[in-house]
Amino acid sequence: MEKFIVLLGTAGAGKSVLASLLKERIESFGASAIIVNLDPAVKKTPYEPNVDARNYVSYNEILSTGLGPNASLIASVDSLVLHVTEIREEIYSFKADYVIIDTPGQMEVFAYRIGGPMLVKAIIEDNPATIVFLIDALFFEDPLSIVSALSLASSVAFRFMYPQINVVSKSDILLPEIVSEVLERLTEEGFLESLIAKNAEAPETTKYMAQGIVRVLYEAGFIGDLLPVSAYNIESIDKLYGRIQQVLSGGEDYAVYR
Ligand SMILES: Nc1nc2c(ncn2[C@@H]2O[C@H](COP(=O)(O)OP(=O)(O)OP(=O)(O)O)[C@@H](O)[C@H]2O)c(=O)[nH]1
Ligand SMILES: [Mg+2]
Repeated sequence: MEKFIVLLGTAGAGKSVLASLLKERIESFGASAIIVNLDPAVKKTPYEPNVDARNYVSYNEILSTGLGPNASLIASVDSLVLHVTEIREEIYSFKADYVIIDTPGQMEVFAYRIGGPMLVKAIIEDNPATIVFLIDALFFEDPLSIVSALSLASSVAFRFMYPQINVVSKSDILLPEIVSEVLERLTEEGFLESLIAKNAEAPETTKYMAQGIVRVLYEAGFIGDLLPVSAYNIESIDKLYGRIQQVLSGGEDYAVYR
């Protein structure tokens, strides 16, 4: 039975590179994996897709009708839904242990609209699946940006209602003091709220709102130990694979966030 890993995250967060590395590592441990490219607009991927959205819809053709780039991507993903039976058949013909789904960075498609989640869910059906949501290390420049990223991560969770592993991608660009003084302390109750409180520029209402969001996400178990993942640290990819296996082995609590 196929197990699905859906990579989601903002543009440039490192999804495609991670897809490629995850496939390599999964295979090195003796399991089989394929990559599905669900980005109809991508020009070049760092892997050879086994199944490719570009074979089903033409983003350029849709773009040439006069729609803008974002609207064309949305329309392309919506058109993919019409081909879901063929896409599904192609995916399942590989009989792979793992199916890695790489997605476009335009988060609107997956966090706010119905087309993206509808397509992914129609592909996966009742098979075990987890989302890996990539929070770009760039968001760690200040606490309010971390809250923005977590809010986006929670929008994705509302849309999919799958188990979700939130990771910090491109973690090699994090300064060592951010790792020790921020990332590693996020599991402490009240820690992120205390960082927000220290922001001298933000209005009180903004801080109040951000702290409230953090509190709820913390209580819901959504802010766990965010796994740092880097393309330059193979051990971090293996750790992620370990966590994916844990989640997909269908432990007693399927609503895992960390
Ligand atoms: N420093 C660093 N750079 C990375 C890492 N992973 C990816 N990159 C770089 O970040 C850029 C974007 O990587 P992609 O994997 O294409 O990102 P993406 O999320 O697929 O981007 P979109 O498909 O455009 O949404 C590339 O230049 C990568 O080389 C990483 O772990 N660390
Ligand atoms: Mg990509």
